[in-house]
Amino acid sequence: FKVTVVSTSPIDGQKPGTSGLRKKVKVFKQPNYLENFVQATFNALTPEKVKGATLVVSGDGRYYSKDAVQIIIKMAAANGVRRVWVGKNTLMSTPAVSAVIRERSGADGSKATGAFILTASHNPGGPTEDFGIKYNMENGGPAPESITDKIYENTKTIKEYPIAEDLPNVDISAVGVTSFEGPEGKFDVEVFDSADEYVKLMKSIFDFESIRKLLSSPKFTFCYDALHGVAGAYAHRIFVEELGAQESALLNCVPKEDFGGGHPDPNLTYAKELVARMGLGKSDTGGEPPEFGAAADGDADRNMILGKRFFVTPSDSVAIIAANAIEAIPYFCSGLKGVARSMPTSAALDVVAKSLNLKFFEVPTGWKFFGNLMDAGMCSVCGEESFGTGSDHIREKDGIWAVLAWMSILAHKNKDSIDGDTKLVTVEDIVRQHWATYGRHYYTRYDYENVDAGKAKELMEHLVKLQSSIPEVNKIVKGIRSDVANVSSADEFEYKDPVDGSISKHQGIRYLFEDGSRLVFRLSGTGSEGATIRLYIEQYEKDASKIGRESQEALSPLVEIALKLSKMDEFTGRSAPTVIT
Ligand code: VG1
Ligand code: CO
Repeated sequence: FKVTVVSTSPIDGQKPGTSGLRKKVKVFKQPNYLENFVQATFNALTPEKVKGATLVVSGDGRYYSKDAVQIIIKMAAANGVRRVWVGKNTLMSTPAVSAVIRERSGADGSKATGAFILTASHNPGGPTEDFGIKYNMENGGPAPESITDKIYENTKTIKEYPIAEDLPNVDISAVGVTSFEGPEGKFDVEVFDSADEYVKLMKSIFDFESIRKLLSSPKFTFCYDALHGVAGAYAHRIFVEELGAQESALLNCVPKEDFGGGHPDPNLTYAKELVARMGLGKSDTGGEPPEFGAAADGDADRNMILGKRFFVTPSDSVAIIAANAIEAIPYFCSGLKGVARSMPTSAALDVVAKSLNLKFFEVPTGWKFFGNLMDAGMCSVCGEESFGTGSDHIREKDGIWAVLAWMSILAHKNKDSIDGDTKLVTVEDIVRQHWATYGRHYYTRYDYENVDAGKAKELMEHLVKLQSSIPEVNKIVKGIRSDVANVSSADEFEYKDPVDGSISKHQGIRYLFEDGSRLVFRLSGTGSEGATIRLYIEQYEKDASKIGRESQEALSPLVEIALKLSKMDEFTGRSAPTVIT
């Protein structure tokens, strides 16, 4: 192939957000839009790192992925990349990409040094919906801010990019290697099935035999909803073939370019079918719900954990996994190096860390902040309130891992009861037992999606301004309700990475109450249009007689305060959030 240099000019708005660049497909389809971003990334990595490299390019299979893969292959070839590894039909979950970077060796011993992940995660897909791209580094984790900042700077000055225009499109539906000869030598594209790599890794972490035993028990029933995302490409292999689950346990496990028209976000609002099956929806499907249910998002890094008629908050989920990991999961049998959560995630994990005497870290929102801690051997298990849970087996959150972690805990707790006549220890039992031991963190998140960006900014500015006088804040708070604790402090969260010393400012507005309650306000960094305001509300209850309340009811005083303090209705014109989780 030949290399052509195409001249281009900067395009506005290519700043990577919490997890890469996400825009409507029609934006990505503009001339040079994808090309500029890809070249800005290559330039940020520097030519020395790019030349001769092995790159992974794949994603959740959403609409436009097939076109994007071919464009990136041609640009990689022209930039002197030696090899590109592509998942069959462009499919590779975000955790699988991370695993492939860390674990896979090519036939000649080559190792990948990074990846373009093509996903907009939990955002809908299709011609009128979202596409996205992000770069992951050699450790398998998302590029740190130092790199994403450089990428953005490069998008503002880009003038040209090289591309191998005459390189034929590679057939990505068939496994195999295609070799080309370019001006700088050989260039290979290898199409493979990443499920092999991923299954191998999962088997090295969990005791599949004990999970298999759990799944074979008539007492234990299970349902998994991939919401037509890429998790479906792994679910059959793992749950049915390896662990012996029934085919009928899998819902929406055929990956689709438009996720079947749905919103591939595993929460109580969007995972409707699963929610109904688990006996949690308004429309009862009839019949006895399964004992355990789970769902994934588009790129399979998120998870929702459900019991029969029971919802496990993601903040509780990571705390429960941490509390049980050493006993229930072979990978952790020699102990946990530490645990971490993102700032808006509830403090349930903090209580476990304290009681088990574990190192603990609170980082800004987004998985990229956990990577340094893990690389430095300071953190084994971490999680976010946004249905993200994972460990240092890779450098992304991992939806299927979380399901296997819960299955391991269930298998462990039911070791003796699975064959006998004793009752199954259920998901709900495990959570209630956890609350009884550690106390309960009532938690909810209100999302106001696609509000006017200017108004959202004003709301945030209003909240920051209020923080300058705590007595004034307390006057307002007490004027709204007298039955809540005093606000003890208020600030904008700032993080200093304990490993590299880098500082991230303005990571969310916090109001902290004397009784440990918290209100947090953030603007989302993953939307593709307008602004999304996230409001996180949390209250800790140690009193065992008060841990069984309905969470919206328990939190209603704090909700009222949050909405009035922020003047939510006034700024957004919304009387209710789009999504409550
Ligand atoms: C959201 C979540 C955050 C998560 C991020 C990426 O970000 O709040 O916790 O890490 O999505 O998840 P934001 O900026 O919109 O609040 V995913 O599944 O998109 O990779
Ligand atoms: Co995701």
